[in-house]
Amino acid sequence: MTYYRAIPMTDAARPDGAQRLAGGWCWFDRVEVLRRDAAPEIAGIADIPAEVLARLTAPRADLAGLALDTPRLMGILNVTPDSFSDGGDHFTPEAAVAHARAMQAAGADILDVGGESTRPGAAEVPVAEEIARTGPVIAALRAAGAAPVSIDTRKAEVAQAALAAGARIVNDVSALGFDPGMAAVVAASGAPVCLMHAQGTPATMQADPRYDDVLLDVYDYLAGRVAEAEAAGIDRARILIDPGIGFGKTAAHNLALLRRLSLFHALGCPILLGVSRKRFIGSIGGAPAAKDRMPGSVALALAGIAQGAQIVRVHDVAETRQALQLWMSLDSRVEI
Ligand code: HH2
Repeated sequence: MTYYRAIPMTDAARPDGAQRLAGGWCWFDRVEVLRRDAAPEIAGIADIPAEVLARLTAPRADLAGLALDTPRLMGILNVTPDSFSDGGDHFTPEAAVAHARAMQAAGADILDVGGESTRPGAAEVPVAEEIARTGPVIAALRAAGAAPVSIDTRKAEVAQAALAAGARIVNDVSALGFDPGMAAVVAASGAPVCLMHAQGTPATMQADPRYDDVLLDVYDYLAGRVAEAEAAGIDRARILIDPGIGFGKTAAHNLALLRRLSLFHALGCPILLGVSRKRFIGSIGGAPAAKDRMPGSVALALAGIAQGAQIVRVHDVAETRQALQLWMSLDSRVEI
């Protein structure tokens, strides 16, 4: 199989014939052609098969009313006692709602509410407990007219309860693979869904992750999950994809995915990227404590956006928003 990775550019000098990547802020006039059994090659637009070019260039559908021709920030709201970087910080409904509103004021476009930590080694939370943590917070945010909410869960019943309470997006780190009922809930709801790659389960995933070629293995996995979701009645236009940074991956695996993140645009779906405060930022950036990893997280969020990722999932909304404002102000399309 041959894979085509648009080489994303944001330079003001855009040659004739360059194409806009996914209708967004990057352009490309060359692709990196990747194969499992051969060295990468660089090729021009004319060498891209028509159906691949169509997927690389097509503007992505709006997400819960948000246009995706500009980068979007998803603020993380963990209503858990044990999340890896902010466990216990927003565990009461009042604290959670207050933090969500603060993130929105700081520039979050989407609020991602989760009631179960998926950090390495985390134990499963019973369904009733996960619903009790997330449902009231989502209902309160809806009543307050907050930004669109996504529910970060692997479980159909939790997703169902969250959608009933007002969530508009389902974020499933198991890509519909954990709960056999999840695909039907998403299909029937009409809500967009994020399919994320993970190797193994949170309990064991960091034990000894291995890949033949992490970039192409994750791409093939997501292609397969997108096809299965479509077969279950979920339109491709409402599927987001996520390479799952840190989920069954070493630092080297994470970096390989980030360096060539734009490959995933060939799936024709918006890319969601979650790097915020993850362990490899600490190991590379010299920040053992998760709460000290904001600068590295912001750097990688911008690197992902420079590869055309439409949504970045972040803890530090204000800092990421400021960095993004400045980065975007250099885009020749932006009037100041
Ligand atoms: N990462 C985490 C949780 N959910 N969802 C998507 N789509 N992508 C991610 O990278 C992702 C995710 C882990 O981060 P966090 O929520 O901060 O921690 P915890 O799982 O410990 O609650």
